[in-house]
Amino acid sequence: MTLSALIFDVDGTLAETERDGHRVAFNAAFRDAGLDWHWDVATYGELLAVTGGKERMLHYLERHRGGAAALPDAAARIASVHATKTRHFAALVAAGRLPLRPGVARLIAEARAAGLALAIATTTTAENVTALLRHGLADDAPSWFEVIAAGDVVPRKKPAPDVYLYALERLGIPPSACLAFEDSANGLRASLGAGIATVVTRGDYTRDEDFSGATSVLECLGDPGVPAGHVAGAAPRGTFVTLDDLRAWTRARA
Ligand code: XBP
Ligand code: MG
Repeated sequence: MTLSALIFDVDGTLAETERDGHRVAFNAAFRDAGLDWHWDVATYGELLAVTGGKERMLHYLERHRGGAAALPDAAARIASVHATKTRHFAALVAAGRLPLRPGVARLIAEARAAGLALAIATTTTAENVTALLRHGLADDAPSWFEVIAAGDVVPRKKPAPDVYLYALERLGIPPSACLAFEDSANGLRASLGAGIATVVTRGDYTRDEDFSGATSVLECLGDPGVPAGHVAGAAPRGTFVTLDDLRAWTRARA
């Protein structure tokens, strides 16, 4: 099958956004809201098992802060804190604190030059995606993506396949002609659940997770002078992943 589309996860895949981005933004939003909540690096790593920032806050409230009774009007308060958090996250992106991971910009450029379709399938908000793409690639970069499937666009977040099924439906391309890029076991389960072969670039928080079923597991996509770091599955022919590698891995799957 000919590779026709690349579908990118965002957090941990496009950029290492969790520890020094979302976590810092959450803590700033908690302070702004007068909440005595604080997520240190280890706690946040545990909370990442729950995808979705609003869902993560509700989980934390229920498991660690005495439940909804401890926060009157919890759903509305969580939505408000999350909106503040998203503003703090956008500020961190604008300050250049969350650069794209190696190989992301290069492979996106190669795919565009070759006429492949590009899509995003993420649990985070569309605002965060736009901020990362504009700061990391170009001001018009969001328009490079035929589909940006983000956040609450689907009722069930990863590891449910919904966000990838949503992206596939709008791309109008069969899963066998697509390749997904993920960083976490939750994300991999989502993309595989939608029938999409997946390349995993593991990250700070996800390096020890189970990536069974991935086409390739790497430390990153790599760039000239920045080795990809092969972990499991298919390996790039050179020291970093190229579009030709992705095409070969897609053919091999057919
Ligand atoms: C990872 C997530 C997101 C982020 C926080 O998304 O689970 O919820 O942790 O972003 P991805 P929000 O699918 O890109 O790996 O607070 O906007 O949800
Ligand atoms: Mg991710």
